[in-house]
Amino acid sequence: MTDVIESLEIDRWSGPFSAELQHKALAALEAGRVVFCPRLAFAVKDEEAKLLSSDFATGKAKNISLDPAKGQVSGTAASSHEEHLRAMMERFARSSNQLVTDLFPGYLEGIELARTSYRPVEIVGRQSSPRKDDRLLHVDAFPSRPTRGRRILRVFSNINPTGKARIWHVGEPFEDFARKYVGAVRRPFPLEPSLLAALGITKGKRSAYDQIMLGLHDKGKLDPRYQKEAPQTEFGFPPDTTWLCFTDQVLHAAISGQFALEQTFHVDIAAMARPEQSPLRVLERITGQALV
Ligand SMILES: O=C(O)CCC(=O)C(=O)O
Ligand SMILES: [Fe+2]
Repeated sequence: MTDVIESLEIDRWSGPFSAELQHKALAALEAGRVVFCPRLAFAVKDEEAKLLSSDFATGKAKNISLDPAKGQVSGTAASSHEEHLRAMMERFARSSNQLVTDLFPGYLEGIELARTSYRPVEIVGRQSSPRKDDRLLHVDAFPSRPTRGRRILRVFSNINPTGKARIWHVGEPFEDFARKYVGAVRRPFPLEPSLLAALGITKGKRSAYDQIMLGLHDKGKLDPRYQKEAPQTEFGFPPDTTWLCFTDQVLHAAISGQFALEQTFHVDIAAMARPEQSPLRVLERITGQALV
């Protein structure tokens, strides 16, 4: 089963891309498929090669992140490498931004560049609580960062230097997943969203949509039977390839792999070609309620 993946013959980070290619990419992305670019490599420079070693990855942070607004790198102890790390991550942010802008020109008015991350730790054997364990099938929803319906778009490149693929499982369509758990998700207490925001626990107020997405995220991860029996397809992304998807919609689990770069974007639903495919609109149809 490869219909969860749309392979595209893209081999550079900037356009122009043909209208046909743009259309194919957009339709696949918004339908909840993974857009896979087997010929699009992110080039690591010679002086950055030392960032791709397990020595470098011994810190406790699973991700090193770069906040584009502050230009600040966090999550690494290796300050001697910070300059190269920052250069590599900034270049990945620029490249991803160029790719997304040229591939999806319709998003231009409604897209925002969020965090960049570098993931040097081998996924197998990484310790974390079930809720934070991305080896379990999930859609992205973050407790401290409500999106109020905006989309989470992520671009990944495998930069592993030893030939190792990054293995994912990709699950069922979002709506099938959502229908299984939406009825069981706890609704917030009346003042809960305001209180969490006032205390700085959430960045802005959680909407009913955010509450449901968090609930779906947790219920799916904490249900061993779902993890075992839910339909899923294994896919390996080889080194020197790039892929992107709406991670708030695509059920995904990262099973194994080491050394990847990731760039997050937020996209307004109004900028989508088919907003009715967004998790917000799907959940509103299922519940019969406005959720933002
Ligand atoms: O690191 C990966 O390959 C994917 C992890 C994940 O679940 C995510 O980035 O949303
Ligand atoms: Fe995820």
